[in-house]
Amino acid sequence: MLDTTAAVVESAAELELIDGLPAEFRWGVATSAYQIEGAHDEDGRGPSIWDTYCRTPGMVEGGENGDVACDHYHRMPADVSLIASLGVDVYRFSVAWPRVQPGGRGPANARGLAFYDRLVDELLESGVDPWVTLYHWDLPQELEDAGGWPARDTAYRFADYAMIVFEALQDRVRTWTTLNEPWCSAMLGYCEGRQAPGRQSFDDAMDAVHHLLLGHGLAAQRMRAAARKPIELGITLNMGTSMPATRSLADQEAARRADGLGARIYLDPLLRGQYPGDILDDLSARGVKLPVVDGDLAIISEPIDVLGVNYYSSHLVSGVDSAGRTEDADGNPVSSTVPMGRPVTAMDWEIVPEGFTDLLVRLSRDYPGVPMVITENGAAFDDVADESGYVADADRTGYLSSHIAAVAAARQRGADVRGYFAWSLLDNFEWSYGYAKRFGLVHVDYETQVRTPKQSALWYRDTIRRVRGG
Ligand code: IFM
Repeated sequence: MLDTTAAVVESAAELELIDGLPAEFRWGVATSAYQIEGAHDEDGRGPSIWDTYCRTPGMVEGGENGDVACDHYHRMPADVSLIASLGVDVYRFSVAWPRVQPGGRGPANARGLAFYDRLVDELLESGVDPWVTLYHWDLPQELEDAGGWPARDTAYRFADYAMIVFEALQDRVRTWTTLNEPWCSAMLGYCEGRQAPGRQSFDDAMDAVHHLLLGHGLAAQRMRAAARKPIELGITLNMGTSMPATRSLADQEAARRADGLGARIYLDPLLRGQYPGDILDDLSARGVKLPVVDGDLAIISEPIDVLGVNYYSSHLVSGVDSAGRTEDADGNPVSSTVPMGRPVTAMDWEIVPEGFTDLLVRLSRDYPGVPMVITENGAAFDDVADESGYVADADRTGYLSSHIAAVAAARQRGADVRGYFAWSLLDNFEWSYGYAKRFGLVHVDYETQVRTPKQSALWYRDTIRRVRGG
């Protein structure tokens, strides 16, 4: 690899913070199955809600899909070598439920499971620890047809699936994440329709919230009981800091609601064994009741060993929308986000590293005793590759530097953060944006599938090496 360290200048303050991270801090890169694997109909894989969604006209930019994606399914050994060349300790990947149980229930599809068996072996042989995420949004389509996450049965099906994977890999995998970003599954998938399965029902989304959490708890309890050696078990939530746009009561209330439905509706049941009272009141004011059955909260609050935090941006929230209304046509209070005037990424997400520090400090204050790992952080930019495929992505490198420094600053303020994963290893299928948005540390030429580490990958590698004192 080229050595471009000298070409990148972090601010002195960032450098000092990053270099203060301890040698045992864990460094990784992350991906998810549907975004990179391809091989959508090989070795017995069944269709997922994303296969269906992508084939629904108008849902994904350019009508693109994950049929081939980064072809990782066929290029896995070379991709593992690439991961190892970055000097990371750990690789976070997700298992595709429809490869393991094509219809979402019943016996394991041995050929699908074998892929992850080989991946884990390959990682371990390369000196990289595997970190498994069991669910990163690719619900088997048959389960959606039976009701999807709004149906209680899906939680039980998820726990059965989790146990198949756990039994197959627990001898070699120590760290397990049940769900990635349940907010996206529930709100984008069932309320806003911006992700699979594309439903638009607030009530369905709230049912999905509870059943996702129940699925997490059922799986966590069973995995814990079946563990033959110590495991590290957790869930990953995507969160930001929601700040009121002004000191007006309407804006403060909007920020409270945004934080409540974005973060506390997951954090409180998981870590305190109860849903937040103010959010239950808000829901009941709109005639919505979470489908909680006696005993569910004890299951959901099964203790976890690590809270995964995915951070991309923070928001100023207003209780007034662009039309000047405080209530929508149904009489529900509105919330809107107000630009802070910060530079944005290619996703139009404002770059707010201090919101990251604030989030981590607040989490450690409000939910003490749970170690955190940053399971995703990164940025899409409009990369320009030269003829060799190399991208001099100073913008992404700057984003990573400022955000890793923000994590280090949070640690100095007492937040128990033990590791950081850059999102993502590769440019990949960015859901409803198709392949238009590139988050990778490594450039992928989708015509040839050639991978070329970007400047940010080399900076990341050199930073890890330096922090470790190597
Ligand atoms: O690509 C996604 C990932 O699948 C989940 N977290 C956010 C990333 C960027 O949008």
